[in-house]
Amino acid sequence: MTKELDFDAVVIGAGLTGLYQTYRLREMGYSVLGVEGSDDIGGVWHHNRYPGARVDSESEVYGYFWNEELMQEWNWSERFAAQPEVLEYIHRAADIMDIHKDYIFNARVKKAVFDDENNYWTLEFEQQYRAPVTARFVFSALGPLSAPQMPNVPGINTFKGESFHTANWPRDPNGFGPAALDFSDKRVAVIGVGSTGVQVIQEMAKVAKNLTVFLRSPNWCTPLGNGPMTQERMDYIKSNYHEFIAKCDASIAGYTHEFIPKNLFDVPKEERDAKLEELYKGPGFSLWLGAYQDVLSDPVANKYVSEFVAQKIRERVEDPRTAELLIPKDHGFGMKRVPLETDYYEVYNQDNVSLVDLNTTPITRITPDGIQTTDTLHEFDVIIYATGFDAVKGSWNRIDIRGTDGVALKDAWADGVTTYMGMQCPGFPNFFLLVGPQSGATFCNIPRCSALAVDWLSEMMAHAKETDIQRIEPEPDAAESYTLYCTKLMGKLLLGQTNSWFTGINKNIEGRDKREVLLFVGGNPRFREYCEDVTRNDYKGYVMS
Ligand code: NA7
Repeated sequence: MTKELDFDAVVIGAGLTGLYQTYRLREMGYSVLGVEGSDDIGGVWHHNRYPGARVDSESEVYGYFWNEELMQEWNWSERFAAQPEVLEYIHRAADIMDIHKDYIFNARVKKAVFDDENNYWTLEFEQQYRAPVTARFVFSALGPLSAPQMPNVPGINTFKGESFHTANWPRDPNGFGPAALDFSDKRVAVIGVGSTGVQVIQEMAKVAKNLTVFLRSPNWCTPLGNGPMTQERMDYIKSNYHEFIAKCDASIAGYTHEFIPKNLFDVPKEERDAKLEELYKGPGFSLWLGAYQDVLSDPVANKYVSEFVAQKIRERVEDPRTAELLIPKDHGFGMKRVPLETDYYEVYNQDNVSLVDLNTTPITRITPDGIQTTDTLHEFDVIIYATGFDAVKGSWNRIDIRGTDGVALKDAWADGVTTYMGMQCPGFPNFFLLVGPQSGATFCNIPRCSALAVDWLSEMMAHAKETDIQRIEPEPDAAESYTLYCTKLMGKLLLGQTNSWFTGINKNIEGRDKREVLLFVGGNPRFREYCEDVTRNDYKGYVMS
């Protein structure tokens, strides 16, 4: 590699994916610098410290499967680990990789420019005291859900109480979790009922004096099935990790749940209802990712399951009007990310909790005293914005990334994203995306599928090292054809027909009102096959020089 460059490679991001990519490159003998905008490692788990934050993946299938030492050493305390424990796990993994030394922190990349003649990137930082860094290759592990998005309502900065976006929650300065805040005498508002909103609402309902939930679009939520992890279960997991790995590798979304290879209406009513009941009570995404194979593609089967879940909501919420407000009408079960919950619906039966239907009375502004809707000023001490992210491409759009001819990635994506394997975009040589748009990890248990991308890219980098390749870029035709493949796969599922972050819609961002294909929904095994096929065929679709 050229001596004049500062590094062979830069990895942007110190979340689970970025840390692993940095480690792999270093172990392969590349000189690599990790850069992280924040002050420490952990990515989303470092930032999302709101009360109630936890994984919706079974603890044992979240994390690094590649590190046998870690898998054997680590004991999870809950079936679905809470945020502080996940962050502690990442820190332990980082120690095993001895990775801190490879990173600089408080180094938020502002601009990345490609030198087309000499094939390298220059990265500039927001922190002006930081000198630009040059590297042949850039690996951007920015996170698909790492650019917090506030709502587009006027007056947000005028509120005189405390307010937090869930992804920027105050931290415990001495620990892995949230700061110890006392809400017992506080009137608290939560805006947003996605998977984050559901988690934070459940917790705030326990501790706040009053909680008001501002609801625009309800979601289909199902029970998480959490509980303590027994030592017996942990021992079983440790001695059967190969089985868990095989199951995750074979499943669509990197979990141990598998779709039932039968259509819903091919099963007698009694049997199918009993099965739905069992799956509803089952852990994690049992009902979403483990029901009959046609539930996410056949509208009639989907309607049947939606009605089943609607009935559960009616049974659990005492006030019929509130129950109806909490039942989605604009999309069927599983067409958006299913939030997992623990006594979430019962929260609405508590005296200290109320619900504001924003479809009847929208928010007009935030005032110094609270939230003004079309009919009332709701007064609060605390406002929690669980309003989500500029998802999937937002983290990339927030950096000025310039490829060949000075074209900005954001502009290249303006009329729709085109990628090759979700890993590279035409016109941006030597710039790799990890868990970006159309990546195999977008509709997947992220650590599972992002490790696949890291491993594959690392193999490619080993090949590049052996053959002294200085420039890697995708052929435009290959990218076009891969993007068409993603579109075709999305077309088979009902989730492509709804407005959500899955389809690139964000009502808080101007111009984000057209559906896009941002996810690869073909599943983990199919993505792996695609990768293997490209390798077998001498990295077809890539131009390497
Ligand atoms: P989501 O799933 O994008 O949810 C955001 C929520 O905030 C959703 O209910 C939105 O309603 C609501 N929202 C956003 N803006 C507004 C305004 N202006 N007014 C009222 N309500 C609003 O984000 P999450 O953080 O919950 O989850 C993201 C992913 O992170 C999740 O899927 C996991 O994979 C981890 P809307 O639906 O737009 O009507």
